Amino acid sequence: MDTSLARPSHAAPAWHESFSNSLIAGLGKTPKEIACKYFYDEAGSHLFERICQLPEYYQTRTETSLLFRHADEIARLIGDDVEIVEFGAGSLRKVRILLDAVANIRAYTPLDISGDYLTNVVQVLAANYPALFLRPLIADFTGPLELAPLPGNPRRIGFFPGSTIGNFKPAAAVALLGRMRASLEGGGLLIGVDLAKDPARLHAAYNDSTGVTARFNKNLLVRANRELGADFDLDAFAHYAPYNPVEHRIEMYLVSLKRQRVTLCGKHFDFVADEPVHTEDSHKYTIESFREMAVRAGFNPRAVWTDEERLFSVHWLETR
Ligand code: AVJ
Repeated sequence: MDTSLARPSHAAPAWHESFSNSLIAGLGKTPKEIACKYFYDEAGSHLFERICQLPEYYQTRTETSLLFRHADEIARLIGDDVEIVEFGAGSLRKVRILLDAVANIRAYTPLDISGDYLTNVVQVLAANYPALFLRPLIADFTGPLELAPLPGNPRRIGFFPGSTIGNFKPAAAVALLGRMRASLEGGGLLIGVDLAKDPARLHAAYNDSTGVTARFNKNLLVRANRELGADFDLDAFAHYAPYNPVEHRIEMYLVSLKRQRVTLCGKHFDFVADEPVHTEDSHKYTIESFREMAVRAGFNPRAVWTDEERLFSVHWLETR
């Protein structure tokens, strides 16, 4: 095996906004905020894997079983002789369902923001699929999405599972979908979207009994302490993740439990007691509201699959 194929390269490093700049800007705002893409350093990616296995977090297992159950139909819609581009690839587990079902995959291009994590998971995938052409890219899909064309220009299929689209406010989600559509150049997008449901069920999914989601949230502070020499006191912040039924989203915060001052990169940030730092939104849609959003982004929504309880949905969107 030529392992050089499996070593990720940086895509367009010019757009890369560093954690320190983003954190300093976000903590200077009112209300304070930290961008959710910074959850995913290596430790955060592992914590997210543990979230996916929680009994309360129905998303991953529901989406995986939908992909399995409809793999043949999905493969027919995707066609053969394609490049699969995965946005925010994570553990690379779900794509295996496509790799096993779709004929003649010319290339698999996983994009992920966590370089160390991507390097590790790509090595495992390369060992299991020795004939697959892999071109991993360490990239932030919220930046430019120009991908070098492959020889023979295979049809490009986007894969965006996990309801990551929910992290974006609706207007930003339409803009992101539009940029993905442009980068797919005539192919299609297979996308997973979490559905609105009983708020108690949503609340439980983001407030698990074992506190893994709280650790995932606080990993932002752990990371700032380690990478930027910040002095966040982890016990002086609380994980708070309510469902906002008006905006149809889980809102995640770290709440300062007391009046305190934090220093990072030589700058001071003051917190009053009970002051929130916004760390994530996770929007929930109906099948219809998501399809309308896809239309606004220029897609033609085709097939959609959901489970008996209507917990989660997988959509096939065509670019023409
Ligand atoms: C990876 C963005 C889909 O919003 O459910 C899980 C991240 N945050 N628990 C989600 C997350 C808290 C997750 N996404």
